[in-house]
Amino acid sequence: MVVASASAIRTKKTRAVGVPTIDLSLENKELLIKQIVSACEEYGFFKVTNHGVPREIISRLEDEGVDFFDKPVREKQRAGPACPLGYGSRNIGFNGDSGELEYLLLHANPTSIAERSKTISNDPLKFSRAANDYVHAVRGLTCEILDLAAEGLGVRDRFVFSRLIRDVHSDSILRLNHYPPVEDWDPHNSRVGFGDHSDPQILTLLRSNNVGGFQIRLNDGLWVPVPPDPTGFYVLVGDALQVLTNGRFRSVRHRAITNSLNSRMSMVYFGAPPLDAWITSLPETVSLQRPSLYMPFTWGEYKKAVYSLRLGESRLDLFKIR
Ligand code: GA4
Repeated sequence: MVVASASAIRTKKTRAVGVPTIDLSLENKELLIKQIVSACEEYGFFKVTNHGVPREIISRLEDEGVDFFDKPVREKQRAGPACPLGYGSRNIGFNGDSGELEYLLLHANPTSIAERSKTISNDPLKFSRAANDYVHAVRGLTCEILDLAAEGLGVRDRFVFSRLIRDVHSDSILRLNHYPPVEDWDPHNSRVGFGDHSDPQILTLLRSNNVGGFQIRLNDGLWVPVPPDPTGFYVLVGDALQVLTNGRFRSVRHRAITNSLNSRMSMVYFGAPPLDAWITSLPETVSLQRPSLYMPFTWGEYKKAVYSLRLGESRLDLFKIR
């Protein structure tokens, strides 16, 4: 199914429901694990509070992002085009998707960040320190959540997910998105900032400033506006984790819509496996009653499929065992 990137979204079909919120400082580990597993199963999405990522690390990267997006277009273009990494504006991917945003996409390893920083900032060392410190901290948080999830699933190897992300060859990405305010904004017909899609990777950690626009889609198709919270992180299950758990966890479809008054900036970490890692349902999630739903594939193969399709496409369908 191709979901064309419409230039406007009807905002009628939305529903205000509470966002599942998990306090990571909870001492009752069993309860914490239960909450994580049920949020991953039910929504593929939750917010974490008391996550332990220092505020200073978050604001240093946020300041760098604000400085970068404040620059004249010509200067920003030195960090582009996004092919697929680098600075991009409006165009998303290679197949005609677009949105009302500009962004920076970086490979989340220290060498790539250092290399890219030269085109991003006049003080590349300061930028790469801010980005590397952020990646280091959010990767730690991502792995902590994945280890708890693995424990909750009763998987024998508790580090089976986090090992893929901690691998030196991990294909993880850091993304800074800037959604400028839209002048002729219509509350009943908002513009697409970033269209409906699921993230292909294992787990996504999203943090934004205090401006709304982020929405998730429930299983019944209704869109839920997620109130912004700059102190928390939003956790999104990606397609790869859906496959690894044989569909027990579901990757969440989400989108960003624009608003009239304020700039929204989000900083998104996508925890991914190395390109040659096999993505296949863990034995503990497969049984006679529930055989494997997907054919095994490498992350590299999946990425190729991802980039050959439109943003909104359900690319996991290509790997379903019928
Ligand atoms: C969605 C999740 C990440 O932002 C991303 C995106 C990527 C891109 O912007 O280059 C993709 C999109 C994302 C999925 C489908 C393809 C690839 C744009 C697009 C149309 C960096 C990713 O890994 O996949």
